[in-house]
Amino acid sequence: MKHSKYLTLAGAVALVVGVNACKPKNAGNAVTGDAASKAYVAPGKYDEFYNFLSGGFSGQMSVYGLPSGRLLRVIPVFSVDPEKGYGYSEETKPMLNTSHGFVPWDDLHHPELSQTNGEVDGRWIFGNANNTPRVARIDLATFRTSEIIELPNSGGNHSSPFITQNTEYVVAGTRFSVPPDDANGDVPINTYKQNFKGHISFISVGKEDGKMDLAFQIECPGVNFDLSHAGKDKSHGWFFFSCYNTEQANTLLEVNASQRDKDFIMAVNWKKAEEYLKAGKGKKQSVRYAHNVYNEKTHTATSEIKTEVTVLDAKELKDICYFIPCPKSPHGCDVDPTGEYIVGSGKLAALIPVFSFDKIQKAIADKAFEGDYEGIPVIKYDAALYGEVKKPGLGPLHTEFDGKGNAYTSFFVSSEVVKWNIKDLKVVDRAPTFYSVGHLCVPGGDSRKPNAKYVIAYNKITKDRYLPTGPELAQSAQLYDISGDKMQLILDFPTIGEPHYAQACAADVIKNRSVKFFKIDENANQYASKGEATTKVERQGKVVHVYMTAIRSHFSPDNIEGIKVGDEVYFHVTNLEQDWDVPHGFAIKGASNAELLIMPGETQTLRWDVEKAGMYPMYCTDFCSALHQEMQGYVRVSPAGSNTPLTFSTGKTAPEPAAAQ
Ligand code: RUQ
Ligand code: CUA
Repeated sequence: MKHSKYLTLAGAVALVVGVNACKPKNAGNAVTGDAASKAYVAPGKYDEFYNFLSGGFSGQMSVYGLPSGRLLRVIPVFSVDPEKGYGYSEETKPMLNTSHGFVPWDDLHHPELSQTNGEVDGRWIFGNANNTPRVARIDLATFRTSEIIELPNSGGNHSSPFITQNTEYVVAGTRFSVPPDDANGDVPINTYKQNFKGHISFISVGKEDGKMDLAFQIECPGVNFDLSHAGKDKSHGWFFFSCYNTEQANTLLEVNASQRDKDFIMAVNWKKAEEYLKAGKGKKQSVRYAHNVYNEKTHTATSEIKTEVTVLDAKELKDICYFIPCPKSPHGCDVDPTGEYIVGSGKLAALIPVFSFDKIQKAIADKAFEGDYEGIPVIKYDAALYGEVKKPGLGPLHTEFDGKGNAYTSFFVSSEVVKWNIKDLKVVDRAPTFYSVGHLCVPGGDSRKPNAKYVIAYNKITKDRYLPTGPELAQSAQLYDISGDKMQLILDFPTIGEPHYAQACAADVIKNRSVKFFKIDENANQYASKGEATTKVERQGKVVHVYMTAIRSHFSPDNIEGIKVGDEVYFHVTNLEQDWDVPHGFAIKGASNAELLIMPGETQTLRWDVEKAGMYPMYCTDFCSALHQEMQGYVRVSPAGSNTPLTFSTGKTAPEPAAAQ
């Protein structure tokens, strides 16, 4: 349980520092003065920023406008979404294929916008599947998931999907260490220390098309990798991962993984790893993982099972990975816009350690190690440390930056955002959150060029903030204006699922590239009908293909007879519209999946397994015109052995015979 776990932590931290975590006072009066006008975006006006929120256990990503907090869209990623037919249409089903078969749900924690030269470029956004390890790429021209790659040798893909400053790689660290996929996993759980390994994955991203490929993995000791971030600018070429459970416990981690005073930040020299890869130092391992790609020309996804990955061994290749001690079960691991400062956040710590990239480099050159951990050198804490932020709050989790020398850290236990100065490590401001903030986001806050107008807190608990809605209450986002010296709370709004990380960027970077419709001439779906004249119904044994079109406000054909019990019918519906925002929907009574929602120029397919004779209405589900309610039709189903001829028509009172079979 997300709440009780951290409440126990609260107790632990309170003991350590002798302070009690308590709910901020005056929760109801937290907003004052001109706050409302700052968040006000007049009807018909655009927001200044897009905010992409992870949906947590909803498996999706949601898009809000800022500063208004208006919900613009929910993008289906790892979970089926009947609203859009995602995961229900034949074209999108392959997106959710894995080496375990069709997996219709996951847990998405971290959205990460693509970057060029360390700046948000607005082309793609990546998301991680925490449960069945996957990384998705969403195309921000269409706001649709265009690619999903599964990760072998992983369990709980939490430390993911973090990117390098030119989106060379999307990086993913496994939360659960597990026996490698080609080893016997059928071993006693208490052989963790001998048999379990932690892999981090480097997924390359095509410069032009964004195509992902699992370039290599690094095998590391069995620990839990939690969060990560890439180096920037001077530290470009490095990656930093927080890890906990260096105790290598396999049960009751709450206690057993909190034994050591310090866990680690793992610094990874990925440029070096690339050299070893080129020099053939990787070993090929046989694995199985799915790679799913959605093609916007065929409007169809394909899924391929891949069978090999190249693995570098961190223990053997001495100079790729280094551990840096970090107090008390580090969670967040954030790099400032200059690339010099690496902030670790121990969930149980009462301070924030800030490490220096220059000092880390010097420590490596001087071999300032305190020994090794499972064959990986451990840099001396003091040799890597820039300094500590003292008494910042309780339970630091995540840090974002404003590019003006300040950092903003979320404190789960003490429910606050704390602003501190990176140079002198002094706290300069603090603001309560309502309540128990997890991640934070400053637009561009993990890039080289943050846009320091707002910080948004994503809260796990909203008790008493909104009208009761039964036993479960919404999580929330809270928007603070940070343009002045003091943070000012100006708005909060409920979110969908549980937001973990979120990212935001200027609307201009994205909005002008937005696709308005798909060109019908370029539709390469094998079942497309590009005009009503080519619509038809074809039977191949028990399989019936209906080539159908939709245009305001009718389907063609809209009368079909001769379908029989036991048939497997595929409705291939092409939306002939060539205008922005004119989708048509398609649904038929008794279908055991969902509707289709077909964008202009696109073809989507609904499978319908016919089980009972009778009359089946079908209709458009999206209110497309004044005569939307007239956009309907009938399918007549006859018993299995009947000889009702297969006929179809539009606008005729007597149907015509189907084409030769
Ligand atoms: S996490 S609330 Cu799943 Cu990124 Cu820290
Ligand atoms: Cu088409 Cu309603």
